Amino acid sequence: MFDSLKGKLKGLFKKTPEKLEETVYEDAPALPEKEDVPDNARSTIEPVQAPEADVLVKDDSSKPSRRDRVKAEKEQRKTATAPVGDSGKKIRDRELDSVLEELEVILFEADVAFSVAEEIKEGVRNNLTGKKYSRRYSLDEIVEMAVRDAVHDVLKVNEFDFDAWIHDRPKPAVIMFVGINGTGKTTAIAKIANRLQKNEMTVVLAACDTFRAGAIEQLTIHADRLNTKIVKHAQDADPAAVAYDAIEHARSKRRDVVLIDTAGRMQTNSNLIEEMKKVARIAKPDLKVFVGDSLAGNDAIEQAKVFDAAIGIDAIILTKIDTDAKGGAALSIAHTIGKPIAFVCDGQGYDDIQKFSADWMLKRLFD
Ligand SMILES: Nc1nc2c(ncn2[C@@H]2O[C@H](COP(=O)(O)OP(=O)(O)OP(=O)(O)O)[C@@H](O)[C@H]2O)c(=O)[nH]1
Ligand SMILES: [Mg+2]
Repeated sequence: MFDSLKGKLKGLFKKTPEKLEETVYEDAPALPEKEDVPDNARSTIEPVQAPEADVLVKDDSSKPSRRDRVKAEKEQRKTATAPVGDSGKKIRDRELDSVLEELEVILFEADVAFSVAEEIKEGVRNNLTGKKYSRRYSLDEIVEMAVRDAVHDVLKVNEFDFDAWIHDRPKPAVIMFVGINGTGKTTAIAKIANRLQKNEMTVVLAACDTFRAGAIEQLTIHADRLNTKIVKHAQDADPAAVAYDAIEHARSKRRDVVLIDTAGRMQTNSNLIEEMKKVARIAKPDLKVFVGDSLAGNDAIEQAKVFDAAIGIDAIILTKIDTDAKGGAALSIAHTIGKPIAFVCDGQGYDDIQKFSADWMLKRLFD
């Protein structure tokens, strides 16, 4: 997963010592008197520690805002900078350009969207210029930390905790899945049904792909394997009517979640886009999920934009990342569309679905 991007970034970090050979090594300035310490230096002298993770989860009353958490994590990572009074390294701005240009090429080759590549590049520049780094760190480590932090900042803006969301929703929660043909919608629905059932929730599958031959049978096989209720009509029936019946069934039987499978449709097929809008109008889903194939790279982003314009998507699932060497869609789709990636799918088994987060992605790219 993401092997090509990961390998190229490693290569870049390895090369940085020769690229940054004009790096300045400064001796320690005299340590200022305590009362002379400027305000903006305090965080390096008394680094702010990130709150304990379990405190964040358990204690709602003192739960810091997302902005505070991001800030605290950022402060914690900044302890790599040299404390006042320590000697350290400063990277010259003009030298950085060759590193940043190479980083940009690597990101473009990985199908990272232009705007996101630019933001990462500028983030790295800001992270590196004007700062003095402790001699403890080698140049490649310093550049890696700066890239890691810039990627983190891009991803952290759009995070979505599906489990917290579904927990708080009035039941039945209705989730509709849309996307072009063959991206993995039906498989993702089966994975989510399995995941919800493991979390003690009851699920109804709505077989609203009445268009493709075999689609109803495909969902029925998943329903049988997972022992999940399925509501279906005949082939070519009105998908909006199937969704309506599934939701009515869930209401009357007090089921927790309705998962609506829809037919794959090209974003350019206006008839099918109109049909999808009708399903959304009738079902009034609580969550509309765009399912995109991560291998499609920038195309997946363009598709998501059209589906978003048609029905307003709330979240994204990226599939087939087990076969994606580049990682560009995972890095840029949420930031470009302004909607979070809820899950990524990494295989064909029912358990091959992972909750997406900035930290999950950073682990795969840098660890
Ligand atoms: N390797 C891999 N294959 C996947 C993944 N998700 C789905 N697939 C495969 O992709 C193919 C298409 O999956 P479906 O779930 O039928 O896709 P769909 O979007 O429902 O397709 P349509 O209903 O025809 O639009 C199947 O062979 C799946 O097994 C994944 O995360 N990794
Ligand atoms: Mg399908």
